Amino acid sequence: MSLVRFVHAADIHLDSPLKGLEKYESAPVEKIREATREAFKNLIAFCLDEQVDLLLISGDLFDGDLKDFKAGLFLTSQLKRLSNANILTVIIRGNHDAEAKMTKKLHWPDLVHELNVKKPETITFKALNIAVHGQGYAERDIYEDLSQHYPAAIAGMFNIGLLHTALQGRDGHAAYAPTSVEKLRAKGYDYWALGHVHQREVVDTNPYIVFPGNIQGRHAKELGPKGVTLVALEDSHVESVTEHFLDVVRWDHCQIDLAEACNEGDVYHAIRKAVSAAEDRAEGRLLACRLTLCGATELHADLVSRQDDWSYGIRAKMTDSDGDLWIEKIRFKTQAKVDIGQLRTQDNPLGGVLRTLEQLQADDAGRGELLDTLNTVNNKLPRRYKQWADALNLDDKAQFDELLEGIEQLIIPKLLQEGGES
Ligand SMILES: [Mn+2]
Repeated sequence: MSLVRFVHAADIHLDSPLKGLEKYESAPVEKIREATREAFKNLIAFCLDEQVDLLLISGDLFDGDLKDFKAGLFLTSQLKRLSNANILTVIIRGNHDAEAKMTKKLHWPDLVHELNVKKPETITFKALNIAVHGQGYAERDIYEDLSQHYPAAIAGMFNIGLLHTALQGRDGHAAYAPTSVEKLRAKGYDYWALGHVHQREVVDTNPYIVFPGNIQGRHAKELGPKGVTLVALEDSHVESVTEHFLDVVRWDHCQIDLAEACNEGDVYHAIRKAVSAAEDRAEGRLLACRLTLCGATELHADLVSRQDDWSYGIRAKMTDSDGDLWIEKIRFKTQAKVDIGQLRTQDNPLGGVLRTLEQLQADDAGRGELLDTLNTVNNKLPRRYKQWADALNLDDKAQFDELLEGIEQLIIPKLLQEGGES
């Protein structure tokens, strides 16, 4: 019986910067900057510990062009450790490290193979009975189905397709190298090692079509455990496909419902409980945690009017945490404990404002006008405020609706106070 094992990784994004990190309160800047490198070291250690035969990396090793050779040297020296241990590596370039974007040429260690970017290339490993087919990105924007030119499966071998693709589209990912499960299946391969989509997804099991996700979350929108897929073959058939976590910084998001909270102590208690659960999930890693306070609560007026005081208080309370914790951001999304429907019917300024806000949700022309006004301000913002993951994007309807809702919840307590009505 022949046993072969390979690791499928993707989207390393080495040295990916967390844009605007300095703006954050008490951020562990160094640790976050180093996270993609540390996770990559974990990947190498994992391959060595598990004594796998082959490592596949399905694109986006680098986040962009290299300023100098430091990241390149780091990468090649790490991969050399695999090469020295007789472990093979096959790499394709993705949109982030497309050949045209990279001005520096890297010298790969002996057992590292980078597949062609001009046309599909097949590399066969006879001792493993494995054939790997793939093509890297020559340019960043690839809108044709690269897989259509991949060769047919080689009979009798275990065929793997390496492809950097968004398939038929995935939220938050550019629609590069589009293709479909049906088209991939038609190639007759045994495993499709995909990259590009940062959220892990086993798209299909017949054959296996897998996005392992990135190995390290890069910001507050890349949540939860991150790692690689380990595939074990027995006589050239898939025996198991398992997920292994390699991240060193864990991004998490706690929704804290304050409906039952009556005082400061209740708020801190609810937050502590949620954060402790997140710390358990992080299993000793640095936890970068976003808190969203929600629910209809008596404390709403106080929370929204004294956000800075509350933020400071929460951060100060959480410093007694046992774990390695960084509260990335605190979002105030609580609601006034009032009957908005009833307030909306009132014949007073508050009722009028609430009715206008409600109408805006459905009134495209009105929204357009408001958007124009907001955009004149938005367009004057420096570019750096628009580049980070959390940047305000007024063209995103969901974000715009959230903004309207936020305005509603912000003015209700103020106007209730002014008018003295309830
Ligand atoms: Mn990509």
